[in-house]
Amino acid sequence: MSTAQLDFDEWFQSTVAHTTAVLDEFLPAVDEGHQRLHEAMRYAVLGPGKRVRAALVYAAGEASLEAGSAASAQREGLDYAAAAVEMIHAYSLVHDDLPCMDDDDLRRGRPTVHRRFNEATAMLAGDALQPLAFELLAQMPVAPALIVQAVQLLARSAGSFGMAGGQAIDCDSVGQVLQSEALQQMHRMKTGAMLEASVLLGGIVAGAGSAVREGLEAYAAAVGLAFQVVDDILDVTSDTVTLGKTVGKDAASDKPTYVSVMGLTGSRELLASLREQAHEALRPLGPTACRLGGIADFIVGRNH
Ligand code: GRG
Repeated sequence: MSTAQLDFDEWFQSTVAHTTAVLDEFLPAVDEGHQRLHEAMRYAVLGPGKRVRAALVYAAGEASLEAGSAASAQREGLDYAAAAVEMIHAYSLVHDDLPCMDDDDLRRGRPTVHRRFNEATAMLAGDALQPLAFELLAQMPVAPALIVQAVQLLARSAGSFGMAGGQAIDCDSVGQVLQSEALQQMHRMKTGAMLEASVLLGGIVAGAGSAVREGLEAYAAAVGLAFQVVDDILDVTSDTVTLGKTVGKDAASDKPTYVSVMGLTGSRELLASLREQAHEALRPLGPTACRLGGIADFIVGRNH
């Protein structure tokens, strides 16, 4: 189906539905292998997430494909990459919610995985989702050199120089006063790295040239940070039912946030400037980047 004529909301909804179907297909069935483990993996991934990372993969792919090209192998490759980033993301949420980290009971409006199953199963579900993500990248029907680039990017972004490293800094930051540069560095790693990887993976799989990659990198850096600024604002302005997770956790656990460091007004000003930077970065890419522009607005305007 061509989605070119859809307005942004329709496109986003159809992308979410498509992503969920792809994830459903790529996840192991409950009746093969270890039943409880597979059930927990499916529960973690198929819960009602926003699928922003998958949407970034598809939108960056769209912006990178030659205009009008059918490129069916690349389009199929985007399914694998989108599923891979959502699986890494789901694993990170499962582990983040564990008693040894944030100790949370609610995620995506439902009991967290360790609450619904048990702690060992939650650990193992996260552990199993990680390699599955890389197995999917290895199966992409694109040139082997692009697969290698994609694997390297995802590994780096999820590892100790990216998400896991950012989480380690976050764990250490309880009760600390962080300067805004240190806070930014932590968030670039913890939250930004995986959002940036989603954008860049879309570009890699769709064969983006260096000029397009440059635009995607600048866009990704801006939205990666914007996402976290919104998260910090929502933690103090929203409620648990709307967010589907416990609000006020950061203040309760004495963690530094954009709001605690620069206040609500300062955080909103930063957000407006990041949104502008994201759109600016897309300008040279032309109309095929319109979905990326829509996602930047969605991220800035989201209420959950
Ligand atoms: C355990 C290695 C490891 C890392 C955890 C992702 C993460 C790092 C922690 C989650 C804590 C948190 C709430 C971070 C703020 C930004 C964020 C990642 C929010 C959740 O992402 P959404 O809103 O979630 O895209 P959905 O449920 O919509 O997919």
